[in-house]
Amino acid sequence: MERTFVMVKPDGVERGLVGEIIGRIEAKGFKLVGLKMLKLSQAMAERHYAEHRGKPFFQELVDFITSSPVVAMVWEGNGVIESVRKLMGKTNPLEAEPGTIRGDFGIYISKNIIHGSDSPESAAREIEIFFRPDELVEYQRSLDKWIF
Ligand code: 3AN
Repeated sequence: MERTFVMVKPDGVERGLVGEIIGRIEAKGFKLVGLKMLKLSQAMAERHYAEHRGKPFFQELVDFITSSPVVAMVWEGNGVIESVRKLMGKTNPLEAEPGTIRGDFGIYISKNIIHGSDSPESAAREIEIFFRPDELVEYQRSLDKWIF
């Protein structure tokens, strides 16, 4: 079953949007299989954002993501990667549609509340940075017959 890595960033945590974000992904029907709160180390942040190393906003991004705790999650379900990207909205919250998380709650591109993997390869890479295999839970939900 497809999995994706989702992170509520420090702005989302401090603004009290964790419940709202989890609620939206839960209500859509996806299954939460991993969850933790942590403060990222510099090394973890640089590893997570490796693809942006060298870009002008890289240092700002690393400073921001390590500034306060994040909530890291793994969500499971058919099509979860693309669907969570749609729920998040565009990277720049000013361009994100109303009804999306960034469209409803954000203004500034560097403080855009949530991260979600953009491909199966990134999902696998990011899940490995944040979770040990034994921290991901396998369980059955009786409600899945109404969702899938
Ligand atoms: P997304 O988070 O939508 O996948 P990415 O992976 O392109 O977007 O960018 C990762 C993060 O880097 C964004 N969430 C945003 O915080 C930051 N970022 C991306 N582009 C810019 C930019 N042009 N200026 C400032 N920050 C940026």
